[in-house]
Amino acid sequence: MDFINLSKIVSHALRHEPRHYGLVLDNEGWISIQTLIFALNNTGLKVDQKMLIEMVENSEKKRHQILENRIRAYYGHSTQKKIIKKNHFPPDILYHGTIASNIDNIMKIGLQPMKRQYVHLSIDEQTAIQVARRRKGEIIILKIQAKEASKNGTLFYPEENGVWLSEPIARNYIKL
Ligand code: HQG
Repeated sequence: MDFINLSKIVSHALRHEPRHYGLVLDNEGWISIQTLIFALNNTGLKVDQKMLIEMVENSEKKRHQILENRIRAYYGHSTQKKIIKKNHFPPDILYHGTIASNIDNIMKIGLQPMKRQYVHLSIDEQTAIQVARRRKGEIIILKIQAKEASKNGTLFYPEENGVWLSEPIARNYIKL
């Protein structure tokens, strides 16, 4: 199995359906590496610790973190139980890359987490463009007045890989 496929399976387990693999994540989304490997092996995948570490270290996009004997997904969770994040004051502006067909609704009801637990924001426009490029359609980069939103009570959560997560962003803090 190549690293791309392994990364997708690990993301599926750590972001979306840990139970499908018999896994229970802790409150911050961590699981022991040995437990994850055991669970993946049980599904017929031949994965060992060396492969897992290489996959995480070689991934261009930092999706997973390994710390000592544990692993977690940095972001992207959709599990029912919300992963606990530490909030922090954001920079003045954060960015969100999306496509034109979403704009009317975003400007009506604000940015929503949709299927995930948190809204995902980028520190710069270039990163937001990469996020939007996953989708088909005209790319639109939204400027989020993060500091203003934060002053008025919206919580923002920086991740160690540079992604910012947040609670829903009301439309008055979103600039086209
Ligand atoms: C849109 C990937 C209509 C939102 C990426 C986005 C990122 C609305 C989509 C990470 C809306 C949700 C997250 C509203 C938000 N009306 N559309 N009110 N509010 N949306 O995938 O930010 O490769 O859940 O604009 O690169 O695109 O998987 O979020 O288009 O880092 O590691 O609803 O996931 O990383 O889509 O992407 P997503 P996202 P990975």
